Amino acid sequence: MISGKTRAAFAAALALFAVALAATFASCAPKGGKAAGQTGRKPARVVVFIPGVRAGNAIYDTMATGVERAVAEVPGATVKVFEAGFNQAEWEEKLTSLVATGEYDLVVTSNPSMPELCAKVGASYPKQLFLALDGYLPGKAGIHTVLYNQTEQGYLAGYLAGLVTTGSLKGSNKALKVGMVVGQHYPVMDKVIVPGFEAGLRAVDPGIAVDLRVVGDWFDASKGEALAKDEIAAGADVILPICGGAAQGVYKAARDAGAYAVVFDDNQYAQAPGTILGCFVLRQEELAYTRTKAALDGSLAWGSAEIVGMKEGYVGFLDAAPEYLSAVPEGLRSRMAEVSASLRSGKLVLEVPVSEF
Ligand code: RBF
Repeated sequence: MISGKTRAAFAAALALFAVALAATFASCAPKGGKAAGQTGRKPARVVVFIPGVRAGNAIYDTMATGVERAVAEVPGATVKVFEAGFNQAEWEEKLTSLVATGEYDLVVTSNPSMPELCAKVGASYPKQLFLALDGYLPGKAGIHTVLYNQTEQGYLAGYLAGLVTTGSLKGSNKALKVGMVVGQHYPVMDKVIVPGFEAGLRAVDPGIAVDLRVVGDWFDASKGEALAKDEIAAGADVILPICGGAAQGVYKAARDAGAYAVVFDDNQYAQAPGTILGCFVLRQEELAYTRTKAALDGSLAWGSAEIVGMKEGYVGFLDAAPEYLSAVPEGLRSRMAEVSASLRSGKLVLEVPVSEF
């Protein structure tokens, strides 16, 4: 006969075995091309770590909004938003201090430099969970990252810029030149976004050149304006700003000169109607919402990294906006619709070269 004690011990061992088995399956199961990860952790106290400031930076503002929405739907869950500011040299110390309080189960953050920083800080705090959007780092326990397919986003922006610079819109000149004004160089910019943009341009005309200038921060609108003016003086008639708040200066320079802008990340048409011809967006609020919700209900696969693009609905082109319909002629719009459809259907496949960064 098995005694009550033995039975209890046996049941406990069986339960442990079941948990171990479930964990093994969770960590081995390939999920639609995602790297393996470990589910089952259920954080409740969330902090949003903004590496910069929320205002004027759609990519951070929408992240915070998405996390806030998710937390509001889960009884008992809490959220605090922490702005780390623009001094990147201070981010590690600020993240460490935040984690060291032990007050947060989960840190949610965003930008391609953050996964490494989370791994560094996480090494000293192995129980800490991190969700880093707009970044990619597989195989780190406690860290889940999701990268956008910005080859696709860049390609679409480049295709529209290419159609405009080679076309006959009022503000387009004869030079086959477009501009970029970026906050800083970083691997995703140099290996994904710029090559994607160039590939889109060259699909229209291989002779189009890109004049790329660097602000050196993510907020200086007067520097953004000065750089855009220089590019326009050098022959650029369409500019893609990827420089946070400094983009306001780029829009101003383009509007004053009768040139154009194509835009990344968010719906910015209202900032400069007629000047901003196309917005190529990331569904960052939705991604922050769905992944935070998954984290809170215990289904996020920690230790795994994903890439999401047009097919998954996280990279998009706002081609139904009235500003787009009125500023871009039908002939150009139908060519854009063809390219968008090929990306969405998988006829045109543009990958992210993750092995290069
Ligand atoms: N994008 C912003 O809009 N605002 C920022 O303050 C900002 N800071 C960044 C800091 C670093 C270190 C890196 C690598 C990227 C930053 N980005 C910022 C760019 C952002 O992650 C993304 O690549 C672009 O918004 C294009 O989608």
